Parts: sequence; C-alpha cells; structure tokens
Amino acid sequence: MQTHQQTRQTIVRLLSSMASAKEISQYLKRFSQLDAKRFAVVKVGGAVLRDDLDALTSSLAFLQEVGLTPIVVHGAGPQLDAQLSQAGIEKRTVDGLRVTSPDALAVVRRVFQASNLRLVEALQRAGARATSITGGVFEAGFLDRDTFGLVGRIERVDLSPIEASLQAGSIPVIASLGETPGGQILNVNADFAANALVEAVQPYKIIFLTGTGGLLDAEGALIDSINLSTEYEQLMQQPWLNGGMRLKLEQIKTLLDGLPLASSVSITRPADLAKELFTHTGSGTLVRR
Ligand code: X2W
Repeated sequence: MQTHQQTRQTIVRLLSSMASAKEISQYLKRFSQLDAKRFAVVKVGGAVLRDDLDALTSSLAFLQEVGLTPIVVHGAGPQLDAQLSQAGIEKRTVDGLRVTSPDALAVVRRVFQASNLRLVEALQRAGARATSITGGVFEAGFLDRDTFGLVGRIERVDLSPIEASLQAGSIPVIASLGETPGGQILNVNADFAANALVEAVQPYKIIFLTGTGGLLDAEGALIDSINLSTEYEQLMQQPWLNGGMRLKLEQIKTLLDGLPLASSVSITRPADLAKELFTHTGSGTLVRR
C-alpha cells in the first residue's frame, strides 16, 4: 500500500514521463474554469479494485489534489463471484446480469460494504479525503423479479449525500446497491449505476476504469477511438465482441444519446487516468457519439 508521499512521487514521475508541463498546465487551467462539483463520474470495476488498487488510489488522490474531486461509483463483480462460490451459491446470469436470490443478496450486501471500505481506506492512506456511501443514492424498482430476483433498475438518484461529500472536499465513493421505497435492498449492475449517476450529475468527464484499459479488437489490440454514429452497428455485429463489452458499448450508446453532442466516454486503466485527462493523445478508448 502506498503512502501519501509515494503517491505524489508516482504521479509526478508519471506526468513528467508522458507530457510537457505546458500541456498539463493547459488542461489544468481549462478544467479549473469548470464547475468542480461535476468534473467527472468515474466507474471502477471490481477487477480494478482487486488488481490495481495502488494505481487507482494514486490517480484519484491526484485529481483531488488539483481540485478536481471525482465522483466514484464501483462494482464488485469478481469479489461477488468468489464469495458466492465460497458460500456454495451457484452463479447464474441472464444478459450479463446476476440472478440474485435472497441468500445471494446477503453476500452481495456484505461484499459491497467490504469493497467500498477497502477503497475508502486505501484512498485515506494515500492522503485523500474520501467518504463511504453504500446507501441513500439509488432509489430502485425491481428490474424483472421473475427473471432476475433481487436486482434493481434505478428510478431516481438522490444527489444529496454526494453533494455533502463534495462540499466537504471529500471523494464520494458509492457502492452500486439500490433500495426500493419500501426499503428492499437490490443488487444493481455497477455500469447501470454509473449511467444513472451520469444522467443526474451531467459531468464533463465520464470515465470507466477497467482491467483491460479500453475496448480490445479481435487481435486483443486496444481500439483507441470509436465514433458511434458511424461504427456502432458494424461493431455490434463482430463475433469477437464479448458479452461484457457488448453490454458496455450498448449502455454507453444509450448514455451518450441522452447527453450533449460534445460528451464522450473514456475507458482506460487507473495508471493511465492522468494521461487521459491531461494530455492531447489521451489513453485507452475514447467513445464519441
Ligand atoms: C452486479 C454488481 C457488481 C458489478 C453483480 O452482481 O455482479 C448485477 O449483475 P463490476 O465489477 O463492475 O462488474 N450486479 C445485477 O456490476 O461489478
């Protein structure tokens, strides 16, 4: 685990190796003119929490240091797979979503709490201020109870816990659990949660942090940009586009369709986040409408 000092050193080294000070300061100046409370929504996949926590906390702590406190929402897919299997609960998914029984939900809640705390504590150790938010944001209804069980579709987003955190200069770290008005907790796919947050916050930057660092083509090479208006139909027909990526691309399309034309989504890895935000060349996959 990195200390605050190590975090700063890592970031300084990273930035100086990839961009000129002039380039970075241009971006910092541009970003400082934006409303800092809606700079970015960053979705962190469970695989990133598991495999890349140091780079993740360094990158998020850096954004906070330069006054661009991100809004973070995270999943816990691989952690859930592991803990559910340990509890003897068989995995079943339909259309990429986990069918969630009452027994499974108990594990889901515990794993989300633990993953959330792990990230918050890692951020604090890296010198960042971070607030754990594991409820009170996503009001949800049942997606389709017969098919999925205790899985939610977000119907309303309450931004007040997020605003309170940002007001205090603290990174809101939000778990993708929903709750019905009647108080039933529901399992929500973290990409869905990120999309609902984006619609509510209307951030300048939408960032998905994944283990792969972007969308990969048939040969496993990074696709550095996708223009949905000309490439979407063709991409969706590719046999190599796997279920997870297909779902992600579909959701990004739905998301961007509801946002201003200039909006874009970046899919990158934690170590490349600063490069994506502060350099002309960027990193990962940039998806535009
Ligand atoms: C997801 C929630 C976790 C998630 C699940 O149970 O796996 C549903 O499928 P990642 O790591 O971002 O994939 N929920 C309903 O989305 O985590």
